[in-house]
Amino acid sequence: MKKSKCIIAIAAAMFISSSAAYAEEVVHPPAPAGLDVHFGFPGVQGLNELLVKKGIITKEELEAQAKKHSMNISGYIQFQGSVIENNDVVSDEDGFRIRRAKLAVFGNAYEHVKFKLEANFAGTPALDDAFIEDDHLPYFVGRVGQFKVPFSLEELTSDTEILSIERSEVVKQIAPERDQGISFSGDIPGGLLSYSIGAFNGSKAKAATTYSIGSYNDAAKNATKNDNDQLLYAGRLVAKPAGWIKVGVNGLTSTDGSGSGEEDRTSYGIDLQIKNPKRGCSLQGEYLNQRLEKTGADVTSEGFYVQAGHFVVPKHLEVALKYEGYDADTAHRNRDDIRWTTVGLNFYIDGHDAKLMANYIFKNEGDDSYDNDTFLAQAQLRF
Ligand SMILES: [Ca+2]
Ligand SMILES: [Ca+2]
Ligand SMILES: [Ca+2]
Repeated sequence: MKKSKCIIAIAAAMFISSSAAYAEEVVHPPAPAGLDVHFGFPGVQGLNELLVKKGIITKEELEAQAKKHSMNISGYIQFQGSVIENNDVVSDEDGFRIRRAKLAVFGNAYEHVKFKLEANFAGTPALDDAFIEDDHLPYFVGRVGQFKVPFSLEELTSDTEILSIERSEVVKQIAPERDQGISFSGDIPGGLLSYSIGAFNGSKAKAATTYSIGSYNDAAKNATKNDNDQLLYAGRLVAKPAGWIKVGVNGLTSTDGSGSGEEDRTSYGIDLQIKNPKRGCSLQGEYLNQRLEKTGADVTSEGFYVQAGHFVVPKHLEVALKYEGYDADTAHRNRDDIRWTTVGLNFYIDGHDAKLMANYIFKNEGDDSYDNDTFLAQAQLRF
């Protein structure tokens, strides 16, 4: 082989890398553990395959390179349309919106050092994930940066792969979503158990909109500093007694705010997931509870969801059903006590990479009810 050809091939391999490891199966390169991106740049994969096919480089050479250096680009666009029964709430307007428009760069900087940088351009562009991960020890993977706090199954499931168009209300209110900090995670040998523990800045809830208690979801994301001298500690444990069943428990504790506004927050949750890919059935449920101790009053919030999916046309058409509840303050029965039922249809053109979803959500309130049933439709493309 000519020297110049060889240099070009190696340079190309270094740039593209990890897709090569999977050139044989026509799937996309794997993201680092726990990432919600699933594939790289197809054009690059095509080039890799061509280089190997032409005998310029071997598959082994590409694989070795991929482990040391790789950079993949991926992203997705979610476009929504909504119709709400009645506009009794000011923010609920019918129409279109870009729900998410994300671009992510991820890969290996060194053999055991991974990275991910992700931004969401929908609305006000903002940083989502930005982290560095070291997986020298597969049972003790360290991660620093901004990423999702290990709490809540539905929260940790990529929004490109959840059964309903939107996550459950209880998850949107109680789960911290992204925060800045440090975590350790891994599989306990045997694969029966996996864990994740972490310490993060933590922050008080964002101001309440619909509910009497504000939302903790993303409350600490992109903060330039901690809100006080206290950290949020979280942990999650998942047991997989069989391939088709997963049971998870998670908890967190944080002291948010300072002075007279200081609040002690304690949350926990349990979840169950059962999947039968052969029959195209899935069943999932989760319960979350949050206790807030503050001057004047203590508040308990809780909620749950149960959902089932069934493919009526294998691989392409799935019927989805979800029943959920959320109570922002268990001491009072009011509009905050919700019971929602979602009926959905998911049409998968190419798995989660290209799909259309439609949800009708029947929204009931415990007291002071109002007309707010919602029809949502979403088109999604991952690339
Ligand atoms: Ca804090
Ligand atoms: Ca209540
Ligand atoms: Ca209603």
